[in-house]
Amino acid sequence: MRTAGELIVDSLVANGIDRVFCVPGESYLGLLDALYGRAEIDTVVCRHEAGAGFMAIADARLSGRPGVACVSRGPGASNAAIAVHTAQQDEVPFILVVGQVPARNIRRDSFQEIDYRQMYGSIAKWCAEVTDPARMAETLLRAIQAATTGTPGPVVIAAPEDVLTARVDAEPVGPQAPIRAAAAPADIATLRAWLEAAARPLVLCGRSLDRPGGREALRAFLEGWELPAVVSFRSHDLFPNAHRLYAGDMGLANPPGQMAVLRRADLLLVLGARITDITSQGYTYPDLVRPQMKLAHVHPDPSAIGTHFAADLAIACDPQDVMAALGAPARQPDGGREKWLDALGAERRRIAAPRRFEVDDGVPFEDVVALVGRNLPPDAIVTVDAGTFGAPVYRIVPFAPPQRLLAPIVGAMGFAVPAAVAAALREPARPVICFVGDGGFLMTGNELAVAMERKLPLKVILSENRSYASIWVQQERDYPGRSVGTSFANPDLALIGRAFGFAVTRIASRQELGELPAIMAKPGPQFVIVETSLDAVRPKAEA
Ligand SMILES: Cc1ncc(C[n+]2csc(CCOP(=O)(O)OP(=O)(O)O)c2C)c(N)n1
Repeated sequence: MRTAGELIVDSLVANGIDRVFCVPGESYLGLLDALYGRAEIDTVVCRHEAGAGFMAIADARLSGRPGVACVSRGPGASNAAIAVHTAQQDEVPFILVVGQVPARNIRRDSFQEIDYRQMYGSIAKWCAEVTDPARMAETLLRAIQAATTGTPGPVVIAAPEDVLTARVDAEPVGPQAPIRAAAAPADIATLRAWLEAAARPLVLCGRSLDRPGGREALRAFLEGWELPAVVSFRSHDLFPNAHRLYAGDMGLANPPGQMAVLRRADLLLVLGARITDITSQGYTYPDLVRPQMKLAHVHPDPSAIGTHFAADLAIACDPQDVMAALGAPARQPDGGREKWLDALGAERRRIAAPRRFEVDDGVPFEDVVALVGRNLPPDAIVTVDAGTFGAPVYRIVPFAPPQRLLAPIVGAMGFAVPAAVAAALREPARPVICFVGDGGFLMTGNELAVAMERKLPLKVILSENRSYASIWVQQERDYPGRSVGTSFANPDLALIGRAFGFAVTRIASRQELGELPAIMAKPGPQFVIVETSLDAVRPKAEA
C-alpha cells in the first residue's frame, strides 16, 4: 500500500506531469519523501513560493499539462497566493499542494494554520482539504478535472501532514477522458452562413487557443475563410503579427481610431476568449449588453458566454472542434473585404510604427525592444514582467508562432524571471529572453539561483530606471509634480547578475545599443542592464 503522499506523486506521473516546483516545509515531509529518488519527476527547488508558483504556471503554458507547485502551510501558502490569482486570471491549469497542520489540530488555531477554503475561496477554481486519506484519490481526480476543463485555472489541495504519511488502498489517478461537447449541426450551419455573408467580419481569439494544435488550426481557419483577427490581451503569439489578417490586440487602452474601425465590424466571432474588462475596453466594445454587430461566441466554458454581452449564437465547446466542423467556405467572400482588411491593417500599422524619442536621460526602452524584436530567433520564448518597459513589446514585436510570449495576463510583477527559468527548463533548445524592470526584478529575481544551478542560458534584459514607472506615469498624469512612493535606489544590479553567474553588460546610451544583438546571440547566460529613460514614458502635457 502507498502513502497518500506517494499516491499524489504517482498520480502526477500518471498524468504526464514530469516536474514540480517547491519550497519545502515541515508540513509536507511525507510528500517530499514521496518525491525522493523519482527519476520521472524533476523536483525544482525554488527560493520563494511566488517564484515556484509562477514557474509552474509558465511550465503549464508551455507543456499543455497542469503546472504543480508544493508549498508549506501558513507562510508558504500565503507567499503562493499571487500564483493562484495569476492562474485564475490567466486561465492556466495549476495545482497547488499545500501542507496542512495535523488533522487533529485543524480549526484549533494551530501554529501556521489557515482555512484554505476561505483563503483561496474566491481565487481558486476549487479548494479541497483532505482530512481522510481514503479520499485522496477522489480529490486528485476532481482537482485535475477542475484545473483542466472549461476555463482552466488553479486548484488547491491542502493535505495535513499526517494524512500525507497515512497508507491508502488506492491506485494512482490516471488521465481522464477529455470532456467533449459538440456544437449542434444547426449552429455550425448558421455560423457558416454568417461568415460567408459578413462584409466586415472580425474574429477575437483568446486563451482557449493556447493549446497544442490551437495556433495551427487558427491560422488555417482564418486563411481559409479570409477572416481578420484581433487577439485577446497579451496573447500575441496565437497568430503571426505581420500577417495581412492580423488586426492587432485588445490592450489596456486601444487608440480611439482603431476602436472606431473595430466598431464597424458586422460580425464579431469570439473564438475561445472570455470578454473581460480589458478585452472589451472597459465593457465598451462591443456595446453592452446587446452588441451593435452580430455576436457569435465560442468557448469551452458555458459560463464564459453571455456573462456581459448577449450572444446571437452561443456555442459551448472547444474552438478547435468548431473550426474543424466549419471546414472550408463553399465560396470566397463576395469581395469588399479588401477595404475592410486595409482599414484594419492601417490602424495596426499606425500602432506598431516606430517612434522617435528626443530624450537625454537614458535609453528609450522602446528602442531596445525594437532591436530585440527585429532579431528575435524564430523559436524564441519571450517572458515579460509588468511595467512600462513591457508596453512596446506588445505594440511592436512581430510575434509569429512557434515564438511564444509568456506575459502575465493578470499583470503581476515578478512573473518574468521565474517564467523564463521554467521556460528554459522545459525548452532547453530554445532561446529564452526575459524583459523585466528593476522593480519586478527585485521581487522574484532570486529565482535566477535556479538558472545558475541548472546552467540555463537565459538572456535577461533588465530596464533600470530606479522607479516604479508604470505608477509614476499615472501619478504624473493625475497629480502632476506630486510623485510619491514611486522612486527608489538600487543596489549594484551588475554585481547581482554576476553573483548568479551571468555575463553582465551595461548599456547606458543609444550608441551602445548596437552591441545588443551580438550579446543576445552569445551562447551562455547574459544579463543586460539598460539605463532606461524616464522622460521617454513621461506623459505629454495636454496641448
Ligand atoms: C505584485 C505587484 N505589485 C504591484 C503592482 C502594481 N504595479 C504595476 S507596474 C508597477 C511598476 C513596475 O516597476 P518596474 O518593474 O520597475 O517597471 P517600470 O514600470 O519602471 O518600467 C507596479 C508597482 C503589480 N502589478 N504587481
